[in-house]
Amino acid sequence: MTTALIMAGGKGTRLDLDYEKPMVKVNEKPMISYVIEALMESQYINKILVAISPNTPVTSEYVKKFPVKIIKTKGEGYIEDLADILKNREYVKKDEVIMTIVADLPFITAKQIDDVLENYYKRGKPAMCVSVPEYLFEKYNITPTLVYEGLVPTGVNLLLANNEEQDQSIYESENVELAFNINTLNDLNLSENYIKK
Ligand SMILES: Nc1nc2c(ncn2[C@@H]2O[C@H](COP(=O)(O)OP(=O)(O)OP(=O)(O)O)[C@@H](O)[C@H]2O)c(=O)[nH]1
Ligand SMILES: [Mg+2]
Repeated sequence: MTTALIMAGGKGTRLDLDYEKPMVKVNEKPMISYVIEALMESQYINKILVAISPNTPVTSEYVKKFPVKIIKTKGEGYIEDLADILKNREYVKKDEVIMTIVADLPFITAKQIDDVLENYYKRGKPAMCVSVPEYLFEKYNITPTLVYEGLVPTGVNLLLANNEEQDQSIYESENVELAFNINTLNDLNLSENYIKK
């Protein structure tokens, strides 16, 4: 079984709106609700943690209606806050498998999450980074935020909670939804076009 950890304590600077990024609505629903619902529906996820911070008080209130555990982080950066959580044995056990996921993936589905996890368990390596090939973005006319060697990193990663260097594999998923995250107003507009398609 796998624990999901939604990172939801960022400042949302690039989006430049007056409200918190996880609460930005796509098709009339806050983005984070899509992520939580997909995780709830996944066959392999048995626990959902949401890492909020002083940057995201509204998100913190909103997620209370879901079966999730809220973790308060400092909001000092994704890497720093993730490291603090992984060290804390109140939150995660040393050999717990953690799927970290960002809050701004409004098109993610339970089926895609299950596909990622089936691959992770098949490979048997402690860590796995999920990416999507860039050409899929071109196909759907979406602009990826970051491209590295023809691959777009998704906001989804797997690791053990022991917080040590881990042997990692890279999984190339064919599901562009796993990498279609919303960072800018342009991304938000693109997401509306994507919905229409
Ligand atoms: N708990 C926690 N979550 C974070 C932190 N930084 C980013 N996140 C979350 O990690 C996910 C991916 O981060 P980004 O896409 O960069 O979001 P962001 O940092 O809010 O936005 P920018 O300020 O534009 O970079 C988002 O769901 C953020 O809410 C942090 O310091 N603490
Ligand atoms: Mg950021």
